[in-house]
Amino acid sequence: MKNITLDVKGMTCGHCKMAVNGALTDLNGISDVEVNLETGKVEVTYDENKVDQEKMKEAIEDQGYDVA
Ligand code: 9UX
Repeated sequence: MKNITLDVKGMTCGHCKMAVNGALTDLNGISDVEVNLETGKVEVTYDENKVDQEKMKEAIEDQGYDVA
């Protein structure tokens, strides 16, 4: 398992938080997601053999948010 923190732009409400959380949780290989609305930091615990940062970025961007 690995842990990374993504910097997500544009999340301003609880629905945003849920959208990002859900999109990441739906990916295969993601075991934990913590979204901090105030800072935009999204901490992800994942299996590096199943998923990578690029897939996470795509899933978040599909929801309409930018990843720094
Ligand atoms: Mo509500 Mo969050 O429109 O973008 S889902 S602010």
